[in-house]
Amino acid sequence: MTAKNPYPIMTAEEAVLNISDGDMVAFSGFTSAGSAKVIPKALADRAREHHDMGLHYKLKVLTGASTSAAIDKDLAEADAISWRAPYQSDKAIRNLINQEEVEYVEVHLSHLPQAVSSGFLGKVNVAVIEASEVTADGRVYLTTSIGASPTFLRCADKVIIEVNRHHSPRLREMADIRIMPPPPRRYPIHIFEPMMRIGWPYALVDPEKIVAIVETDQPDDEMGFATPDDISKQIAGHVIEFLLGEMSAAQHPNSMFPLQAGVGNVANAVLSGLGAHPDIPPFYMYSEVFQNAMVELMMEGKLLGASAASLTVTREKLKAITDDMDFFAPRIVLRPQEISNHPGIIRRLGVIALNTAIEVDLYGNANSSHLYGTHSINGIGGSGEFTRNSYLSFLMTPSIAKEGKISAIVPMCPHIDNNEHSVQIVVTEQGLADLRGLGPTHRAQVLIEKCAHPMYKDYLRKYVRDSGKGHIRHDLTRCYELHRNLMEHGTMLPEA
Ligand code: 0RQ
Repeated sequence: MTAKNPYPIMTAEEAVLNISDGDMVAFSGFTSAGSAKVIPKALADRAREHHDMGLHYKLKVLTGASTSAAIDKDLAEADAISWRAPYQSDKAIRNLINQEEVEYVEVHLSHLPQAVSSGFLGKVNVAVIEASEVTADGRVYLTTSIGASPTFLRCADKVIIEVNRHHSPRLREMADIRIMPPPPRRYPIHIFEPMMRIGWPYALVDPEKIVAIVETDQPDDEMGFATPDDISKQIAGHVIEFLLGEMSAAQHPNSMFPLQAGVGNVANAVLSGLGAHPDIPPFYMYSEVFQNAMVELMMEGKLLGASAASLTVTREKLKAITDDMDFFAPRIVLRPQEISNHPGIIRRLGVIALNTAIEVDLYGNANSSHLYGTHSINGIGGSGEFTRNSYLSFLMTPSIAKEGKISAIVPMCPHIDNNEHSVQIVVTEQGLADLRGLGPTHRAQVLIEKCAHPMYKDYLRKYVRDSGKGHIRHDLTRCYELHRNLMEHGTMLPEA
């Protein structure tokens, strides 16, 4: 920001006086990358003050995806959230969601900006956006994520900008921001290769809407990445072997198609494994988060370039990136989530999607979001749009959880995020089931033999054998027997 800027600079405590009970507040950030830092904390204090005086103070909270602890932990613990969309991954708010204290609306992440600009979710009263600079004519340079911030800036009645001096101003070199016109006058999006740019390095805001600038100097939350465990490495091994087989069968001519990988242990292990394998050629990623394993792959020349909505990396890796922007800036494009996760582009580029489930049923329907069908873990996030529209869609999961008390291969999932029509390949540490071209009974056979843990195979084989004939074999009196056992006896196979 320059001295000529006309905006009122104030403290976070002063700025939050612009936010009233019942307001919908849209925060920047996609994961904790680029999330607002000081306003959420000041809001939590304001909510507590109101509550101490017996006054109501709760907000509707929008973000790009999951977000920082300042929002989904501190604000949630201050009992300041009544409604939340589109995704979360924090224990504090998850508990409130599962107690029905917070109304939680899961939205495919690429759908969110249009849902907001069309008013489907209601009026956005205030946007709180982290930026490295805002100019007098309303150009907003975002930091480590783009997410839905350009839309929030456009749609909100009032805007508070957190100008964060911690971030390198050169991050803007990665930003490629464009907001699509509304339907029915949408034009084709000119991204024909993962790294193509179609926009500008800044988002726009009407300067009249800026009610406060708050200056900060804080890093993003530290991200935790576990070292890949043996199970993740085995899953990664199956994926790599399969991709090599596809390439030698000339299904993927000359090079790998661009990859997408969900966040977490398994996805990180797959990326590291792909990077380390001498027979996997250098590749691009068209994904939603740029994560830790990708930094080294890029430095080694294995990852040629990546498109994402955020830089979701540890502080150490972020420093490695910003210390060498001449190398990284041309190789990373940060986009609005409407574009990073766009179904049409995923389809056009032939993305290979690698996501994680908690359980998969015998026919390939997958549950990634609700334990027992009732309790939210995180949400569908971006996994739906990538799984549905990719060239090859993998869903990965350990075959058992809780030392074998739970099987990840079950007769019927009590909640389904990605259905049998989208899921093509299921992978556990036991093996890989390629379901393409298989009818339901054949799918069940392959899933049991390749993916189920040995301790559950007999049960599952018997379930299929004893179920009545039909296009899809099920016994509606027993399809949730494993889940019922788990709830009643603490294990899916009490007799074992
Ligand atoms: O329990 O926490 O007590 O140890 O569930 O399981 O195996 O550690 O799972 O952390 O890899 O996450 C699907 C949740 C996997 C995640 C999911 C228990 C298990 C453990 C967690 P503990 P793991 P991971 C981009 C991508 C959807 C959204 C998405 C996810 C806990 O990948 O949220 O893809 N995906 N986003 O023991 C009961 C079962 C279980 C079970 C595991 N069948 N029943 N408990 N557990 N299986 C993100 C963005 O959008 C930005």
